[in-house]
Amino acid sequence: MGIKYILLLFLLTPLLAPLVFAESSLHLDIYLYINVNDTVKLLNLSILLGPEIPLFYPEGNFTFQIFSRNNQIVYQRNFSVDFVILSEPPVFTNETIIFLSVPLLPNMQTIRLLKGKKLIFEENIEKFLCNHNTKCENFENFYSCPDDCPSGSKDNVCDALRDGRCDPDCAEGIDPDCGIQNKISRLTLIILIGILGLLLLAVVILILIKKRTKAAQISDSWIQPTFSQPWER
Ligand SMILES: [Ca+2]
Ligand SMILES: [Ca+2]
Repeated sequence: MGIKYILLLFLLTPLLAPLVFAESSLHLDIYLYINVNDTVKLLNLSILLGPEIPLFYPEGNFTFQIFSRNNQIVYQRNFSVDFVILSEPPVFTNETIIFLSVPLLPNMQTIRLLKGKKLIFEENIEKFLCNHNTKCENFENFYSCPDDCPSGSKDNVCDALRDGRCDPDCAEGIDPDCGIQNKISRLTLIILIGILGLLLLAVVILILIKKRTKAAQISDSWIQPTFSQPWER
């Protein structure tokens, strides 16, 4: 799977989730940067609406695990990692991005990545998903942390709820509240254009009236002068 495809998923999934999934289940998306020297970084983590996204990675020597709070494995997946861009000719690289999508399970706490039997990455994800400090931050969003990221928050997730708040993360036409706002703003624009049009018309009429008045005055000044005839002197 190419890095471009992974990045496209990264960008589009949070925006399109309300369109694609009608059911209310949640899943966890994880993006890991992996270097050939076994350096691993957590790029993104997000709980989103809908079932997990099925992805095909062939079986291999990497193992991804999720542990619960009581240190039990609640999810495990083996896969291979290719440090190569599938172009013509193929380009070998030192790094890649892995996308994993798993069903949301209760008590998920720690993710681990093993290469063979060697643990190369471990992170407690609970603190990233919700730290209950009233700030919407890190990887928190409406689905993982509604207390810190209430509906309509700028959290890279379009919740599309009809709640009177236009979600800034929604594409046009997805959040019904944004639709209402758009209609209001369009109506305001039409009214403004109408007022401007009337003002312009008033200015034109005033100019025409002034011109006519001036013309009439000039015409009068040509008619009024009288000249005495020679026999009247
Ligand atoms: Ca927070
Ligand atoms: Ca949002």
